[in-house]
Amino acid sequence: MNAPATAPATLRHDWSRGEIEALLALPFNDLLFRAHSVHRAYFDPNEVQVSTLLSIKTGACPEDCAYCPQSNRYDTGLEAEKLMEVDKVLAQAQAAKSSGATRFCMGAAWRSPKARDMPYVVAMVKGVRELGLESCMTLGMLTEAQAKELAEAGLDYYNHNLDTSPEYYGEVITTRTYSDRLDTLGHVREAGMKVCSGGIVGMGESQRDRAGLLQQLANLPEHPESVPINMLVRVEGTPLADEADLDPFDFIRTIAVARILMPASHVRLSAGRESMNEQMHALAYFAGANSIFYGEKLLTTPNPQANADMALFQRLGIRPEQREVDSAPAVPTPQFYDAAAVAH
Ligand code: SAM
Ligand code: DTB
Ligand code: SF4
Repeated sequence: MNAPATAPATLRHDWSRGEIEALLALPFNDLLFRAHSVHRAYFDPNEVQVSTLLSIKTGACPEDCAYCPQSNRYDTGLEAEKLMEVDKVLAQAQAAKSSGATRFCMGAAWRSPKARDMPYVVAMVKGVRELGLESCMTLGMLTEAQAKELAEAGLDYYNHNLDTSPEYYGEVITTRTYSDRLDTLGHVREAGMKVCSGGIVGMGESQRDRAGLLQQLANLPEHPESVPINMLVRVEGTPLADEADLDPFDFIRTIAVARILMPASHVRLSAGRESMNEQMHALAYFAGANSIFYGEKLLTTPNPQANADMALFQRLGIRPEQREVDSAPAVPTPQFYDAAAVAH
């Protein structure tokens, strides 16, 4: 992907909440037109980046995030698993590469990594990079030293979400603060890694809260390179299991405004895709989403079948984005469309 020469050189970091609320409140067609125009100025609108996600340590997390099936405070029937062996993680990364993913994301249900875990996660990062895949991890809060260690191992991206607005945050999580999260993002940036940070919508927050989340992300000193917008996956046993449906158009509005505020960032259509139909996916791509998690499972909850994504890409004329990493040539794509042919 090359940004066209017409893309404005400066990105804004001074958005007011009122400006963002006004964007969210635009007539739908005006908002989509604006977001799509920005999208075209910065990206090839027919390319979507594809990441694969693996839970390397599942469940038994001490935090109380009200949306999360992996918290040990809620009975969600999830079976906890300890940290996966490095070889098993790398076998999964190889499989992800073979099915066309260009980035491999590893998630652990930790508050933060322990010193004894670090050698294993470092070995995973190195192994994934040797396969020629971009690497991403989400392991909870990081100290400055841990962020440095991961960066030195070659970790490309670190995912750490702000989740919601500063005001609504306390309704969802009490075991770590908003500023803890901002500190971790600072350590990741300082260590030289790319930042992946976004949030969740559909948790009962207001439009003003969604504006507040986007304001926090857009006004960081540098925009996160990757901005996952998750639609709450309601999991039985969590406090948010019975949350009301979010108006799907408000979800699309959130994507569109993320695209306008952070024009050069990849906006990821993240959790919740299983409950979205093809038309909703197409609308999200038009509004500026240009990244997805691909594969049947997110961390613990279902994701659309890979074949269904490939088939939709083909019907919409979307290509998976290719990207070279230092250690290996670009990953070829044909597997994508072969599998799509099977799906049709
Ligand atoms: N434990 C680490 C942490 O919280 O930073 C990393 C893993 S955690 C599962 C990663 C992100 O997944 C959370 O920040 C949240 O945004 C998202 N997430 C978790 N459960 C979700 C759900 N039920 N629906 C939507 N997003 C969810
Ligand atoms: C992100 O923003 N979404 C992904 C990823 N980062 C790690 C996780 C979604 C998890 C959904 C619930 C689950 O599968 O456990
Ligand atoms: Fe733990 Fe992360 Fe789930 Fe919160 S979101 S309970 S920190 S795994």
